[in-house]
Amino acid sequence: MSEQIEAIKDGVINGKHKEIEDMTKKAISDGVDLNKIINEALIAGMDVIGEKFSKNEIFVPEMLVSARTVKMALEIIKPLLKDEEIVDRGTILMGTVKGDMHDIGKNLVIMILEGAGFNVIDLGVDMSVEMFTQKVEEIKPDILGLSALLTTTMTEMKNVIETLEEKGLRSGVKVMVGGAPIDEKFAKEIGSDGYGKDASEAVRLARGCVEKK
Ligand code: B1M
Repeated sequence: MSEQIEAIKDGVINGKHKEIEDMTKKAISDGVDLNKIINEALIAGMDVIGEKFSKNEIFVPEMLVSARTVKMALEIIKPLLKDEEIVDRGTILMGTVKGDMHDIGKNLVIMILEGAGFNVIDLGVDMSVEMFTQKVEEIKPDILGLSALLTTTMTEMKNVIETLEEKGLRSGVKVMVGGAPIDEKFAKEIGSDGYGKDASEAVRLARGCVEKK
């Protein structure tokens, strides 16, 4: 089974998008744990890609192919994470902040939140402050989830929270933040209600946010 994890991880690193669906299906039918596939193969593979990119060993086109490969594997896993028996735990509006196109982490967090019974509305990437606040006003979600992967875009989260306050919307919605450059300290400084390091922490956080409302 660990060979299958290694093979999928290698598939991500080398952008084997033609083979990834079959490899993922085979691993699942052989009983490999879904969390292992996500964490030890797909996320671990993207971490290697990130390191290679930092060292100029690969460039944006290779990162894109690997990203596409991960997305294809996640599409296979997605339906298996849904538990039809779970009741609606609340509505979450989720998006990646302005200037940021990274969505694999956000999409993964959405999948796990949906699997845990939340109704998640995905606003997509590169979302402006105005769009976030407009949608909060319109949809009145329990939680607004903000994702950022770039140190240059994480500051947008503060702008969203400040604008929610200015518009009198902040008290009606919990705001949770996440993404690789975010940490607990930053999350507190910008006045969010919490930080999720990964998808399972995001679920714990979301449950806590809804209970406190
Ligand atoms: Co980009 N990129 N990228 N990239 N990219 C990073 C983030 C980088 C760290 C790579 C590096 O240099 N090592 C670096 C950022 C450096 C920095 O800011 N300090 C970087 C850069 C520089 C760039 C460009 C500027 C490159 C360029 O053009 N020269 C450019 C920017 C484009 C833009 O957004 N404006 C760019 C472009 C891209 C691609 C488009 C090619 C592609 C994204 C494809 C896509 O998402 N559709 C890409 C990729 C794939 C990466 C890396 C390699 C992988 C990201 C990823 O998908 N990780 C990344 C390096 C890395 O992170 N190791 C990198 C897997 C994913 C599951 O993890 O997104 O962290 P993550 O999500 C996690 C947690 O963070 C958390 O849960 C998830 C699951 O555990 N989480 C939340 C995320 N959101 C959450 C929200 C929550 C709670 C938890 O609540 C709301």
